[in-house]
Amino acid sequence: MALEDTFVMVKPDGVRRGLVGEVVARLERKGLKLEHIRRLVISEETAHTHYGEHVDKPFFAELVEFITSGPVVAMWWSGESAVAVARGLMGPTNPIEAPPGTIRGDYGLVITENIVHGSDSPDSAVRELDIFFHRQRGEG
Ligand code: 3AN
Repeated sequence: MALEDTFVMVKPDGVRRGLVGEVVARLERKGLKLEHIRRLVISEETAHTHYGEHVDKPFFAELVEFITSGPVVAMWWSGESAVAVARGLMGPTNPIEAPPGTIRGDYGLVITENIVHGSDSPDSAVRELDIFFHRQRGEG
């Protein structure tokens, strides 16, 4: 048993399409617990911090432009194996490869606009939660 925290974000396409409730409902029904939630427009600076690992990739500029293009909904979820469980519910990064029944499989078609982001490891979760919820960390 490993109780974990993870960071999940509904990206601008998901917010524009009214899929916030759908994402929240799927994670809740699975049994994960929503600890914090906030809607914000990501600054270029935060986008560079969040996606730092992709800075050398050919799609980096497109990724930053997209993630800053409108409001996102940032969430802190907790639960048993929360990192892997949340990513399982989302499906593979490329929506074309994501099977039906996953969020990306059911709602996505384009790799940049793949509706949701989820931390890929407990270490990433700590880093990403610090970026988006620094004031709340340690306050329960
Ligand atoms: P995930 O979000 O599944 O962890 P990462 O961290 O590999 O995927 O990629 C971060 C984001 O970068 C993805 N959510 C996707 O929007 C975008 N991305 C990843 N690979 C590509 C690619 N080959 N072309 C365009 N965008 C990509």
